[in-house]
Amino acid sequence: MSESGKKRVLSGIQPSGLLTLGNYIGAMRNFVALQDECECYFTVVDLHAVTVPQDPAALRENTETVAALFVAAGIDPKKAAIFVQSHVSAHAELGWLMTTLAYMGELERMTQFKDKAAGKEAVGAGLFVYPTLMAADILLYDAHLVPVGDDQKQHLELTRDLAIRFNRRYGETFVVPEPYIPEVGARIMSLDDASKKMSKSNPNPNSYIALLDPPDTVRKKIARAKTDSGREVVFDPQHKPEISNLMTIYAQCAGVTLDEVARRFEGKGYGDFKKELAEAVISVLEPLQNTYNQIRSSGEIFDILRDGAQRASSVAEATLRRAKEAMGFLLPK
Ligand code: ATP
Ligand code: LTN
Repeated sequence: MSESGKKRVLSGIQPSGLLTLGNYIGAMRNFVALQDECECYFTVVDLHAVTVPQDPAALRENTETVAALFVAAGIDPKKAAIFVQSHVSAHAELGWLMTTLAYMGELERMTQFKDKAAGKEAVGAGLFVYPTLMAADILLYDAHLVPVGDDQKQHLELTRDLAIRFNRRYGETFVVPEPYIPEVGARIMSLDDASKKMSKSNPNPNSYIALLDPPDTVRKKIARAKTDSGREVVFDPQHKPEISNLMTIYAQCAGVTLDEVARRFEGKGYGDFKKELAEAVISVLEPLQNTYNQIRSSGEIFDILRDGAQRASSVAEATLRRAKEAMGFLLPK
């Protein structure tokens, strides 16, 4: 437990492109929901982003954009620490220690690695050990809860295994964290193919809604979104995956249950539903974009990140020291 007696929370988002509605519904929304009752740390994980090649100028820009989007989405920097992962060097250092603890076999089983490495001739070693850095991110803050989308379940399981292994081998050092995954919206699917998750690294921009898409782009993307045969708006992920995905997005943006969505659109066709869906999405994105523009033009993000890194460092450095001491490193006196 933190000094404040509150549970600790940590989560991270990669600055590897434009954040999508999937990132918002699956993860960021829960960051905001947890900030009052928990002591929260939210980080832009740039060290993770470079596990695949990044253009330097784009990485810098995306890092600032993601940090500003955290604030625009409703994270209050006075409550939660918002920071850039590479500003707190303990992440890279504990990441290495975690790499020495992990087994090749368990890393080989990670489906995100298999997906990202599939078909590539040269695969960076960083991509392979990526989950050990993620474990370090979490364990450094003694996080009890980690709000993430469904795709991160396996990485969280590995983090728990590594924490338990470390504690057994070197004595009680780390808190074993729990995933915090939303019941609805943990896996928003692609607009052009409901068998794939909506992803900011998809080369087809019509497959996702970016948080910074202007209203007309949102309308166009939703109008083009793939739908199943038939015309009824019913939730049936197995037989009607495309419309079920759009219904999930509607439910999350309008703040209603899936049953309510089905009731609202009973007897109406896909066309009417899509029009209202676009407006529901825009009603979430518009205020977020207004705040985002204010933050970017004020330049305040750099102060927020400096303060966030200071708060994060003081917790992270203490945990790192504890871990190094437990492992037998000679600490400087
Ligand atoms: P990429 O899609 O580029 O591989 P990503 O969006 O999965 O990256 P991050 O940006 O680091 O990777 O993800 C941040 C958070 O957003 C994670 O908690 C992840 O689970 C969540 N998330 C990402 N995509 C979705 C989605 N389609 N539905 C729900 N949650 C998602
Ligand atoms: N692996 C995550 C991003 C990530 C993360 C974290 C999430 C890196 N470190 C710590 C939660 C906690 C992803 O690919 N979405």
